[in-house]
Amino acid sequence: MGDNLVYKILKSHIVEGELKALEPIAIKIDQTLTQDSTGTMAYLQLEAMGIDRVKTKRSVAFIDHNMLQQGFENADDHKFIQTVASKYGVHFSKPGNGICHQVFLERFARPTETLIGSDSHTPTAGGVGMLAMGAGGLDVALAMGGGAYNINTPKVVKINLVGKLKRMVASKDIILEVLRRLSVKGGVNRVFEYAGEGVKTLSVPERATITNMGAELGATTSIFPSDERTLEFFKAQGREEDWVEFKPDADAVYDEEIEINLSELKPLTAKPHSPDNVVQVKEAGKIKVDQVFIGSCTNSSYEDLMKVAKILKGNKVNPNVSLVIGPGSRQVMEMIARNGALADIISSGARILENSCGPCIGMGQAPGTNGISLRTVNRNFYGRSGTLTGQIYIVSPETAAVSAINGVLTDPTEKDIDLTIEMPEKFIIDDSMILAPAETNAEVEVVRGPNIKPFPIGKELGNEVDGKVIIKVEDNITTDHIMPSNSKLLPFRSNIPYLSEFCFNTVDTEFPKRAKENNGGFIIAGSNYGQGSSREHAALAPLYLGVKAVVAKSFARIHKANLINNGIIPIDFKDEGDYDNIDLLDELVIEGIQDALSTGIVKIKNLTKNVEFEAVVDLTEKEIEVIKAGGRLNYVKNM
Ligand code: MIC
Ligand code: SF4
Repeated sequence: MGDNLVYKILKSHIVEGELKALEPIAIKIDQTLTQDSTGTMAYLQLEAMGIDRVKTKRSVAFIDHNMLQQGFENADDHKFIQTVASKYGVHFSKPGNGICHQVFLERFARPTETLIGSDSHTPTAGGVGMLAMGAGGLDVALAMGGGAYNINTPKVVKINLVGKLKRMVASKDIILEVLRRLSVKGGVNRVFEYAGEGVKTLSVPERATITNMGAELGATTSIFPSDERTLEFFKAQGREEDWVEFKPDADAVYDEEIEINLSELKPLTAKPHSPDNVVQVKEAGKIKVDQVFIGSCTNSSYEDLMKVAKILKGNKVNPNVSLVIGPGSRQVMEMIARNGALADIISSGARILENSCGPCIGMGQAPGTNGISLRTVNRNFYGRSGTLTGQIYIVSPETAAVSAINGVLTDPTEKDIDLTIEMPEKFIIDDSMILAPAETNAEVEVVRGPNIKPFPIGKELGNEVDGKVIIKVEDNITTDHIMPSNSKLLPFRSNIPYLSEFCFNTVDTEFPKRAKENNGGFIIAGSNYGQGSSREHAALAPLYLGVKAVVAKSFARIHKANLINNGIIPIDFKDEGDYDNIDLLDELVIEGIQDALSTGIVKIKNLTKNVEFEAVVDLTEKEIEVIKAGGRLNYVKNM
């Protein structure tokens, strides 16, 4: 029996464990990436580990999220990251060079290698056959220090693509279709491997849109083979030597299989407030639109913006619509500036943003009250745009551009434009905004602004965990709910005491106060708790507020790892019915937890209700030790 792409990479990188679906393994990491909003914390953690230089083949620090610089905070954090990166041997991509995933794809991604990044959309690089995963900042810091990365051996799902997309139907519609079928929980413990004759009809940027948004399935990652189309991309990037052919064995086996007929796909949209709330654009109807944003790491490639320029050329943006466009990288911006496409975009009346995440993470362009905004982004979680009443619809660039002209949500197949974009023979290659690190760490002094505060570290676990239920939340709570991000909060990613005042703000503004009054306690949650962003702050802020354990129906992968890394115990309900019997401020206690952890079962006493129930702690032996030590940094130090 032959190997699929995922097993090929896992086999060549495994350092611990056995390759058996769902069994824990540790793998060697070739490359890492960080971005600024999670990076400050990752580099503080790297410093705390006391190593000299990073041990990866290559590590890159990007500045792309915190770009508004309304005060000194972001600028200070950028300086900190620039100097700390240089000191430890990390490349530094300057603000303005572009969104981490787009630039990484253009300049660094390599088939058959492994990558982890402190950002949940790191799987973008799977578009060229890399095994690329999102992780918490501490896991990335550990990988930079030469440590292996722990995952559960994923189930590998083959997505067999047949047929060819019709005109004006986009690769965005493929991933929206996968989300429609499988939901935001459908990818947990899975890697989606794309195969079939339809693969060769998709360019690298189109593939990267799919692997990028595979994150919304809760998947470990997604991956495409590396073929002639991939070579075309590498040649155009002047990186032919980084390319290798990478295909699954002819008799490769998969755990599950799905087929998507590209020829039958229609333009789709994910309605507010979840990326799996997918319907056909036609079905959603001609909703009046206030704002359109084309950009984000999902859809801001050269090809995306060339298509948009073709649609906009000779047209004007509807008088009632604000169209904003954020190119994914300086390469993209320079290419479209030099070939005239940018002029077509500007002439249509679009507003041009710098090459960064921008509105995708609420850094500006928040819609107005009840504003309807069509976005080519990957997430439309409640509150993420910066306007709580905002209604965000996720769409393809084609749907976005056509709708911006019409002023209403429009199925782009109503227009029949040939949007074939040839891969340029050569992209403009200028890596002058990627700074190489200093030769030795002694040469560099790390610059630390006053906004950088020490981060909280967990305490050793005693034999009893007790406290009140300080919040009870529903299914699919995102890390955007737990630790919101917007232009007001992002500058404080290196200031957990300040940030914690806004913990759970979009759900319950009283949470920080209640947590402090009760000396912390328990979080009770539904299924898929902590989906979305990899931000470790969604564990660090609760830790700072005294949260000891989260009891949930199920957890999202990255957030569960972040809780463990910070010494907060993730506990699963054994009987989901027990969720209904717990109320806010109930007093809970778990006795004898030291021994119970290794049995996989804990008994939770609800003193208020005078009942006891069993719950599951699904932790590896190493994770148990980490929890007992009060987090991974303590664990590493003890060793
Ligand atoms: C996101 O898209 O949610 C972010 C902002 O890029 C996050 C990282 C963060 O919260 O800083 C992510 O995807 O991990
Ligand atoms: Fe940036 Fe948005 Fe991509 Fe996150 S999803 S990396 S905020 S562009």
